[in-house]
Amino acid sequence: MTSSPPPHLVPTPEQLTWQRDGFGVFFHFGVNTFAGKEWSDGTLSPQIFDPTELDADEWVRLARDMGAKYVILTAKHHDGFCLWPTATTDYSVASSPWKDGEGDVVREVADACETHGMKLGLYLSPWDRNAPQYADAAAYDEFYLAQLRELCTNYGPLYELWFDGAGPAGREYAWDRIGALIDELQPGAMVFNMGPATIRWVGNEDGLAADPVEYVTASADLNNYDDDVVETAEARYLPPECDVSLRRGWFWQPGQEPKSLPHLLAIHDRSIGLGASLLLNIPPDRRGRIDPEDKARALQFGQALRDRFGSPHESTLAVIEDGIEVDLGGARQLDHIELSERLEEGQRVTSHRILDSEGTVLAEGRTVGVRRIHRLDQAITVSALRIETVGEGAVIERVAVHDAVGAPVPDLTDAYRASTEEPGS
Ligand code: FUL
Repeated sequence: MTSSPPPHLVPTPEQLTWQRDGFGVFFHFGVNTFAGKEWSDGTLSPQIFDPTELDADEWVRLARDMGAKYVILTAKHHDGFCLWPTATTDYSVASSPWKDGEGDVVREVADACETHGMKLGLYLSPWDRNAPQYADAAAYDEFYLAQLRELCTNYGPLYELWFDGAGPAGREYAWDRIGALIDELQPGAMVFNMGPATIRWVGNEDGLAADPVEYVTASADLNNYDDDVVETAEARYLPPECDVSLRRGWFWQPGQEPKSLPHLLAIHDRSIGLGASLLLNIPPDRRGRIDPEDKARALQFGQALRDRFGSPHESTLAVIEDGIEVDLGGARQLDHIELSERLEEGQRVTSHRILDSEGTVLAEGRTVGVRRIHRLDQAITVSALRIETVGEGAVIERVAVHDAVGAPVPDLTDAYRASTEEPGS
């Protein structure tokens, strides 16, 4: 008896939109910001939370100006401190001196997103080191669902819910009820990595995917600090998100620096350029503003992306056996070639090659997905290309070329690899 190959799993329209958006900005902000910590254990006083010039509009504007389409705010990190005035606990902005306890950071970010046409995502850590009921799973599940309900009800449409896998290994949360609540209140939201996930973590905090980037998988790594992996009986369509911080840490701390521009460009090429999404963390400082050095580097990054990819030259495609002929409409100088495959029927390309009309291979790789960007070692001038693909039913639906002469060159340095040691509290 021959077994038939597994069916191609297809993305939902929401997943496809999320994949096409491709670029988000993370904001880690909370009591840790004021204590110079990456993790804290839930005992820091809310009194230390006192940003003097909080300007969420600046944060979101910066994300927009860099070309990002969405932002994710740490509404609650592992310490349990809530950036909105929740009814579930006193450990929140309502107990802080900021705006005399009348402030709501989630609201300010949501309003800024609305003003600037950006999509809003929220991070709500399942691990909570302040909640007294955490040790009692049933009581904590109610508490956590109540928090999620507040966030899913009061801040408009949510684009992504970020469920961080860090915390006690093996701890299970009420994923079925969490999933039902999201289906009821925010059915369009992407769900990061846990429970009813629709997207997955790439598996490191360096922002780096690797070829092949496969959208269909039966397993996802859970966190950076141990070997916990989520295994599902059935494979799922779960495109990866590559999270990385502009600085060494996730929270702003004095004395850290933003990554170099070549490093950020290399991260771009190894995430967005391989068909994954990029979530770049830019942590607000103790004023509640973006550190001027971070802001300058982020804007430089956005400008460098525009210099490289801001004026794509589209081409005309003709289907041939095992691939396509690409007509550039006349001789063009180019040094980047960007491909997209049709994903409505699932990810199909398993390998591909790009050739010039003499048959010289210019670039090759495995998956293509939502976008695949090849950077050539040097610029060439051609009027046609041929793309050969392997993969049943594979269709390349877009080929754009770019001429980035003079733009900064990406360079992947090992200097800032994220630590896999648990941060001290
Ligand atoms: C990790 C957390 O432990 C870090 O503090 C940070 O939030 C990162 C994005 O995810 O699992």
